Amino acid sequence: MAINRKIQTLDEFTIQQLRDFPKATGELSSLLRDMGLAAKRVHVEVNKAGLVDILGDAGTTNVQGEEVKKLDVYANNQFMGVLRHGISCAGIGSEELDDVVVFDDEISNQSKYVCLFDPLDGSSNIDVNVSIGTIFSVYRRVSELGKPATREDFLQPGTKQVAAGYMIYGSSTMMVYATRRGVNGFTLDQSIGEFTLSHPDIKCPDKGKIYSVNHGNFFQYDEPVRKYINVCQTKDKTNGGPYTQRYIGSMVADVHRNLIKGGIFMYPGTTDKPKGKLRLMYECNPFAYIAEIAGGKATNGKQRILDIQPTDVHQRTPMFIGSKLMMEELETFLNA
Ligand code: P6P
Repeated sequence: MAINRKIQTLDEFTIQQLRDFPKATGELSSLLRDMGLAAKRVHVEVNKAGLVDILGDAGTTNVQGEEVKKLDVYANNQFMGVLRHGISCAGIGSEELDDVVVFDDEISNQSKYVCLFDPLDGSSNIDVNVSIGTIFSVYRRVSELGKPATREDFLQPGTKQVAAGYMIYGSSTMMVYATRRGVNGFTLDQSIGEFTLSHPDIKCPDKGKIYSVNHGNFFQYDEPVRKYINVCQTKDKTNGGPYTQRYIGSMVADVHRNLIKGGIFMYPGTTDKPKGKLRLMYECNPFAYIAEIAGGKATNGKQRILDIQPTDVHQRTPMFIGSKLMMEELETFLNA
């Protein structure tokens, strides 16, 4: 009997990757599957969010008498839970938590990896039904296995990531992740409750026609950034201008669209916020890693995002990310 092997689930894909690397311990594959499981649980709750009148607001108790948590707290607990009870992760850093959490139990202390994540980015968009997402980053520990993870494990430059990915809870729910071997996208097939490989080997087009930036901050941007934005708006046969402006205000949705279609996303520093708004460790580093593996680029305006040596889990950075040729066009202004 022919077995339908055409559509691979996330589990099948990660196990296949393991078969291709017999020396691998399977810990990273297991961690990625754990992230997929938590994402499926978050997907269910996010898709009920529109029923808040029935389910109740955060801090209340719902019709079943259960305490209703804010969705980003719920999401944080789901990702932290699967990682804590898995075999691959020694500790986590989260946008939702003031400090890193070292799991410090016998199994976790033997685990090779630590994970940083933004459990539900853009959650303010939930009540208007705009796509939101989870963003995560995986590092191999630098501290001694068998002992609890240390702060140094979490404060590594983005170049040290072994995997990075995001989930987008939108018209469909997707999980996209990158390792050195490539970027692959999985769409949740609700009929079987599995993420299935829908976007194999994602490459970011070298060029696109989309630019994404918050124009409300335009007069707070540095002059080179303003000049580049003007170029995006100007008819020019050499660069295909004018470009189309698309900005959802949900980083995962904006960057995902530009990764697939080609484009550039910018969250520059402003006079009010010179470091910008976005977080280095669990928003910018993961996307920068994914973008580079897919053929794109990501900088803070002065240096490669992945080269930044972090000093704090929650530090912010200006962010420019997207298609290679568009980023190089931007850099001619930033480096002028
Ligand atoms: P602004 C969502 O709050 C978020 O952190 C990102 O997902 C998004 O790209 C950015 O903020 C939008 O910020 O200042 O343009 O509303």
